[in-house]
Amino acid sequence: MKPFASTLLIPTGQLQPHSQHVTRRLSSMRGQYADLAAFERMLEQGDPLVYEVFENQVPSRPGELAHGTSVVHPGRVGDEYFMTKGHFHAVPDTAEVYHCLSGQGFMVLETAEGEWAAEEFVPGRIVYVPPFWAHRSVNAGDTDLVLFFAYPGNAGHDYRTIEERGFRKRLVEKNGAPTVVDNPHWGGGA
Ligand code: S6P
Ligand code: ZN
Repeated sequence: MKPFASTLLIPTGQLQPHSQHVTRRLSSMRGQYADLAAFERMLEQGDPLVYEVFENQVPSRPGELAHGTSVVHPGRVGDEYFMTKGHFHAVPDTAEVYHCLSGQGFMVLETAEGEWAAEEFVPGRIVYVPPFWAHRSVNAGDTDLVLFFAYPGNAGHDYRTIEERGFRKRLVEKNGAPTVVDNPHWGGGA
């Protein structure tokens, strides 16, 4: 690798230049939102863009640091806020750092052993994702949630565990405020 630089535009979260731009629409998250009827109703009216990731890829080696931005758009499916799919790293003993640049929300985390956490994102806040913790970003505000992240180049993504099992906790709006609740579908196909 040679040194390189990119520019992170605030508040949009655009990274210039970037080698990868991932867009995830609601249809790619079937089964992840608890209110299945609200999910289907929303899809009938279109397929909203839930989040985007801009990344500069690096070689898949432990000494490298992949980094980029994620932009979770505001919205809800029923009472549940727009969120990322969430994942464990395929190499599970790899950590990650997130820095919130704009918006507000939460990082929901859990381990295979049953521990969980919900760390708040406000501009300036840094959240550390330790090795072995699955993580998902949730936008609990009404503007884009813009995050910078960095993680080891060899970490990879294990999406299947979350697709099959879901997260133990969900972030919903209750009486006008973001609230952590149990996931009624946890463990049995989200
Ligand atoms: C990668 C890192 C982020 C996420 C991004 C989207 O390890 O955690 O780049 O990929 O926030 O989330 P997800 O769950 O769709 O990969
Ligand atoms: Zn990650």
